[in-house]
Amino acid sequence: MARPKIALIGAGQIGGTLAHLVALKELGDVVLFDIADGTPQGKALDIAEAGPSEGFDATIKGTTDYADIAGADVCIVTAGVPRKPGMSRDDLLGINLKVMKSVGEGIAAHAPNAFVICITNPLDAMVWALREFSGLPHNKVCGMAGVLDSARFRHFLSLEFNVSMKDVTAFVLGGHGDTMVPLVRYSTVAGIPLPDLIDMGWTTQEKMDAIVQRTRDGGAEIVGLLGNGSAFYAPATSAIEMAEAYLKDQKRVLPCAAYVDGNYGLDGFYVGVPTVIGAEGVERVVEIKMNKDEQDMFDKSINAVKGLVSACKEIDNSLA
Ligand code: A3D
Repeated sequence: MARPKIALIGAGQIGGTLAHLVALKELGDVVLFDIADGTPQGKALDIAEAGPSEGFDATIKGTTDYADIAGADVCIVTAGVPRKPGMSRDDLLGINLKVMKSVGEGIAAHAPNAFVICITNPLDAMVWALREFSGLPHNKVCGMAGVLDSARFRHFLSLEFNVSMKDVTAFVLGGHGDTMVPLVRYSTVAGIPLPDLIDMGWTTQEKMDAIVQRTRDGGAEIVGLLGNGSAFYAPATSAIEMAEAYLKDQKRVLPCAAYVDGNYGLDGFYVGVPTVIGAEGVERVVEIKMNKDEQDMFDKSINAVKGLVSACKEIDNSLA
């Protein structure tokens, strides 16, 4: 059986890391696409030259021609610009919307059967626009954010409790922005919910509140430290987890930006919700029960996402 073909649209910091991870994990052959001629070709050759030492079997091709993504099984989209210190994700909207138009048209023309994972910010609005521009089925287009935000939450919790990250599960819902909703009640250490761990004296409410805030600010913390560009190792790893779930039909339960079509009483846009990812793409949206506080935070986050989608429609009349 032929190897799966994985197209990476955008060969910047995340795109290059994605290509390296796909090769190391032998998930398939890679086509690395970018408009900056030389960058995708250079990175592809560099990664291919790691093959003899790593011992992976994969072809890595760099290109500026959309025709090379033909027939891709998975497309991961990072094309666009990242944040600079002091910028919010939303400041990227106008410029990245134009990029989504060209990427959506490229995917529609050459890889209409692909499972598409968008990473470009502002995530919830860009994945919605990418779906609109590409015309692909909603279940085949989703956004990566929840896996990363949850991973950040899990990392901070494992540090607080001094336990393995493997035993920490965590949940983050809503839009990928300052209003994201880390759900303390649904986050656990080996099945023990965080509120119980507070009762058991493992931590305090104040410390939990601080960790929730650090999770919300997780992207900005790295933007501030780097001074030039945004996080890329963990974002790439998170998207690979989603791609692998699709390619291997794992039916993983992963939070991602999915199209809501009546779920949570919402419809017509993308927002971070728990999903099941398998061979059909986003196979299910999992609807959890929220208490009043959680629902209030979720509603606030939904309003922020709706505002961004409206802004997209104002900028590009074809989306209205
Ligand atoms: P960067 O290293 O700048 O790479 C972006 C690449 O996109 C560059 O190589 C550009 O040449 C290329 N590009 C620009 N326009 C086009 C186009 N029209 N077609 C094809 N390629 C194009 O950025 P990065 O890799 O660090 O980040 C990529 C995106 O991911 C940014 O929008 C970030 O804000 C976003 N991001 C999202 C998360 C989430 O959790 C959702 C996390 C981190 C970064």
